[in-house]
Amino acid sequence: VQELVSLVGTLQGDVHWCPPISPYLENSIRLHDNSDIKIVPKEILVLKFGIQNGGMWKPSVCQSRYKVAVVIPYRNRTHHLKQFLSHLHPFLIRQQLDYRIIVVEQYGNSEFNRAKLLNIGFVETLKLVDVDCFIFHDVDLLPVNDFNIYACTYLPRHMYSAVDTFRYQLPYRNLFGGTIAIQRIHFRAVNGFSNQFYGWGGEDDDFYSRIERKSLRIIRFDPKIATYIMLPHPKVLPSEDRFHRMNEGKTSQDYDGLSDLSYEIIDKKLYQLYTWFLAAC
Ligand code: NGS
Repeated sequence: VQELVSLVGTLQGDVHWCPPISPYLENSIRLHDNSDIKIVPKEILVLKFGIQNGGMWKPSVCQSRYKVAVVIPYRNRTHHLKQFLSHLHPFLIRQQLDYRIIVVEQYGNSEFNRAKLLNIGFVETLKLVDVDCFIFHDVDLLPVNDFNIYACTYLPRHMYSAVDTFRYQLPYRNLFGGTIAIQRIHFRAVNGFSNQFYGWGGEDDDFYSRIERKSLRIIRFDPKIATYIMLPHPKVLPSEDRFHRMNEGKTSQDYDGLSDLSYEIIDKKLYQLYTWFLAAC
């Protein structure tokens, strides 16, 4: 019996969980506008924080309560990516998360398909790591408040409530773009994103309607916490057929998404600060 008791002890472990609120969160806001974003050389980030190859980190002093994958759809934004990684790694580390950053780059010159890249990121990430919480994140958005915890709430969460370029007001209530956190089960339940949105706009609105159709709701944190700054970029022309796609999407959600996802991984690497997939889609 004593052996059993000690076995149970080992199995349950004397897991030393990290506190629910990390003691390393800082109250002071360091980012006021995009001129505050300095690029930190990757060697320094790796050395200072002990980031593992592939852009992985977890606290060594305690067991993190939150395990997340941060997935970034990407093409041709080298400077933004460097700024993003310089800011996000220390930010996630201060939150004591167990995390991995995954960049999914679109191969070739066809129109950018943000939503499909995120579907690919979801599927490829799960081949590497067992994770229940996904954060789908544009590379040009940076969270400014340490208390905006990068973990999944029960309901899907739109991560920003206030962005500097929107004058800290949301343009519309059902906006579900830019940066969201969603549980793996919910992402599967809505069949992921549509694969049909090439070019700018509408894929996030379509995704919102998928959430609604499954009777889920979205939540946001208080704007004082869920504040972001957006890195400057040239204006992109919206795709002309996005409204048509959104209309079609109303009836195709069950068979357009994770269920019919087809792509080819042209290359992949574990870079020091992120896991990289180059995908033809
Ligand atoms: C809407 C777009 C969304 C986009 C949102 C915010 O109009 O895809 O603006 O864009 N919907 C359509 O075009 C149908 S933002 O101001 O962040 O560039 O996410």
